[in-house]
Amino acid sequence: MKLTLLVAALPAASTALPTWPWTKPHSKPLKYPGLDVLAKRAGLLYFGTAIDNVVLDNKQYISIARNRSEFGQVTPANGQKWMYIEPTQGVFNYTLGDQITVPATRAGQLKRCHNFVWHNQLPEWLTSANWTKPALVKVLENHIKHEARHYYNDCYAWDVVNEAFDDDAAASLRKDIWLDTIGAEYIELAFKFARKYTRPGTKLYYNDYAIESVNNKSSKVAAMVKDFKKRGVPIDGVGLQAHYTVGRAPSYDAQMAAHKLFSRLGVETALTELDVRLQLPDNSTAQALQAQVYADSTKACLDADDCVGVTVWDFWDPVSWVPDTFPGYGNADIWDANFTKKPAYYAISDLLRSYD
Ligand code: 9MR
Repeated sequence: MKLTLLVAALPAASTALPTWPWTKPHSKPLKYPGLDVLAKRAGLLYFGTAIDNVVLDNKQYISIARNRSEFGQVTPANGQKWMYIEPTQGVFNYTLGDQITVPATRAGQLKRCHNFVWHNQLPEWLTSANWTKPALVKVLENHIKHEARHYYNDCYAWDVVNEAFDDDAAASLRKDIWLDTIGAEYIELAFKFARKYTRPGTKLYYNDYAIESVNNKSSKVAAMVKDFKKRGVPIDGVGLQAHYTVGRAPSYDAQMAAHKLFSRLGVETALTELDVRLQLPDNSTAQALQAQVYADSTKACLDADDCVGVTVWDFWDPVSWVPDTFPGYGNADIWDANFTKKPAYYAISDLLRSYD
């Protein structure tokens, strides 16, 4: 994949801030280069991680999370979601988001911002009211306006709409407050508002899971992207979340086909939430298979024409979202509970080195 320098794409008015989007190249050769150093050498824009607020007081965790050699990019796992940002209508609270983004900026890490619109983690004032369509459109615009302005200089990319397609066989649009009240138009409205209020050059993404191979859902997403491109609705990227299970993950070839499905429509792709869960208790065989899935997925991003980077959905097993959602599964990340790098870490590292 080729790295395109965003700065060049910015309009003249923005050249006063040449360092945006706040990442800098690694300067000196390191004895033990981390994943981001190796990813950049291999041609990616970044290797990153999600970070959640609940673990910010763990010094060992933070020393890895803020190590720019390992992670050149950070996504707030929760802090920028609607229920935290606008807990009361019209009252905005950026505390949790800032706890993740401000130190990332200081550490020279790129930020993917997550998310403007989702069916989940919405505040009760929003979900419990009976909105008319015009009233809810106003709520949507106002939320995007405030959050986009607050994080104006922060975000390499925004996940503008998250998980709008459902898991039924037809991959219909998900029935939620947005679809029920505004109709399918809410998606393009969100993208238009995002373009209106985010910094020019910010990459606007549609982000979803189970679209990492060519299937009904990814085909629906591709049809939407194609339609948006045709009608001039702003969209720049598709995020393949990549929440995998050992034994059921799409192959390298299947993932390559998914990247291609989107990139041929003129959008970039990224693995935005990569993790690979295991049935517990795990063992070395399962960990070796897990390592292979991490490596295959990273390789597909490296080989795809327009995949810009890989983000793991946290790097430390104890903070993974997996055990709560999939009882009996876990250990999905690349550092174990003792902060020891797992085979998955070394598989990614070795793969990236082989592209140097
Ligand atoms: O990691 C997040 C977890 O802490 C939250 O409890 C959960 C709520 O649904 O959301 C998790 O992050 C999700 C992300 O925002 C969107 N894609 C799926 C992720 C895992 O559920």
